[in-house]
Formats: sequence, C-alpha cells, structure tokens
Amino acid sequence: MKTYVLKDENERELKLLDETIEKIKREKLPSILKIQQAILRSVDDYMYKNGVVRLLPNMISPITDPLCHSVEDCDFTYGGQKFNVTKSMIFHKQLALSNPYLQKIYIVSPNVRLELPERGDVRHLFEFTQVDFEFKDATMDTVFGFMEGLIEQAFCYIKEECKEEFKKLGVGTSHLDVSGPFERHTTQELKAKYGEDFEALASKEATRPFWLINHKREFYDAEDLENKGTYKNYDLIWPMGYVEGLSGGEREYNYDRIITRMREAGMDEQSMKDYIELAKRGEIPKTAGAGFGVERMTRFVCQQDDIDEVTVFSRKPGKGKYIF
Ligand code: ASN
Repeated sequence: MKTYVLKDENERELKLLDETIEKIKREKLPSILKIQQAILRSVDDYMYKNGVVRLLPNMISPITDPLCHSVEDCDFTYGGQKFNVTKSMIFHKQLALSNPYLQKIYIVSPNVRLELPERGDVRHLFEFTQVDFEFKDATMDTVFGFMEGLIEQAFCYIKEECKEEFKKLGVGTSHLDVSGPFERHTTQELKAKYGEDFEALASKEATRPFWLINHKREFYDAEDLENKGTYKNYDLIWPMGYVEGLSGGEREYNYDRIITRMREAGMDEQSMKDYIELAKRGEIPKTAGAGFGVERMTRFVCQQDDIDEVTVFSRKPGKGKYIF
C-alpha cells in the first residue's frame, strides 16, 4: 500500500516537472513576452509624457489592501513587527500623494494574493503585476479619459511593433482597434439585463472595452454622498469574454468618512490605526486612481484562453503543487 502511494506521488512529481518544462519551452512564449514588453514600454512612455511620476514598488509593509474577498494569509514577522506581502499599494499611493509637489504617480507593482483554490479559473493568478496609478484632486472622469488614452496609444503601438509576433500567434489585431470614450454601464443596469452572471455575459457580447460603474466593495472607494448607497468606483471590462481588467475609484480621504466606511465593512481598526491617525491629521489627500493587471491586458491583447498561458511559470491557484 505504502509503495503505491509513494509511486503515485513520484509520478505526480515527474508529471509536474514535465509540465513545467513544457510550459517554459512553448513556441509561442517569446511572442507573448515581446508583446507584453511592448505594452509596458508604451505604458511607461504614456506615463512619462503625461507627467505621471514612477515610484518603485514596495513588496512588504505593515499595511496592505484588505481586499473584499478572502485569500490565504501571508503575513510574517520582521524585527518583531507584523508585515504583510503587498496585495495592492492603494494606501501607499494615497500617502505618497501627501507630498505637496507630487500630483500624479504610478507603480508597476507586483502583488501577491494567495487566492483560494476555487479561483483557479482562466483569469486569476496568485501572484501578478498591476500598473497602479493615482492622481491628486482627480475624479472618475479624469481616470476614464486617461485610461482610454493609454489603451489607444498602447494598442496602436503594439499593432505596429509586434506584427511578426501576432502572425506567429495566429491572432489578428482588429480587437485592438479601439478608441475612447468607452461606454459606461452601472452594475445595477447590467444585472437587471443579464442576471447574476452579468459581467461575464456582458463582456462576451461586447466588442469594445467598457466601464462598469458602482460596486460595493473596499472601504477606501468613495461613496457618492448625494446618492447614498452608490459608489464612485469602476472596473474596466475587456470585451469578447475577457472580463475585468482594471479596478479603481475616487477615494474616501476624510477621517469621519473613513471611519464610517471601515465600521460598515466590519474592519479591524487596530490593524489600521496608523492609517487612521494619518487620516485624523488630514494627511490623506483627495485622490482617484486605478490599477490594471498586466497579465490580464496581455491575455486580452494576445487573445489567450487562460491567463496562465501568458506567464513563464504557473501561478494558477488551486493546482496543489508548484515546483518553480
Ligand atoms: N489598484 C486598485 C485601485 O487602485 C486596488 C486593488 O488592486 N485592489 O483601486
């Protein structure tokens, strides 16, 4: 009995090694990576041209995004203090903008979210990179226009720059012929039209990216005080079934509002006490921003079925074991 278990285990490991090596050696990988590189190059260029200052990422911190869904914990102790691995740099973005001479910032930010096995679908990775940006005194309209311009420029650039790569992938480029302004829909409107699975169904039907507005989620996305129960936040939905590619919002920055929203969300205020203290001192500026997943954009641009196809090493949740 024991020998069999061992044999099975060995076979599983060998199969995993084979799969890992096969994934690295895929013929299409260099084309995907070149296209991804072109996306990042164009993004950096767009940010630079628009005066958006690049910060380098922080990968660990005593404070990180609480997220609005459950993930496995990945906190640890450093020098006797509890640290977290970065889930997003939302609070760092807000605080960096307390510098009176900084107006617009972005980070190409590695995030670790140890997703539960049920997120082992075609769009989640437990480690990924997002381009996370934040603007002082901005509104959602500023972010929409900015992101539409970024997509337009990036898609135009990669179409020109990566002709060979698209040919090698056997993928056309008509899905990249997009220009703003993108349509805007509220989640309520789409839910009424499509039912619970509205995001997937609306994305499948769409031929161009669109904005999905008003989600009840993390406390830091601003509530519209003139329309209580609605939120000044948004996702960008990739069309053709590629679903969510960006999320962001105008932010809560006022101490009373932050406390109210944290309490509504049942948050542990003790773990956020320094952030709360800064809010009390008026150090959190009024901002709006967003973050888009690099791998998700690459997946859409390269028209790959599964997000795990755009990475060199598998980061798909729920596979049980990983060797690199
Ligand atoms: N980057 C997102 C934002 O700016 C937050 C996130 O990734 N959870 O809203």
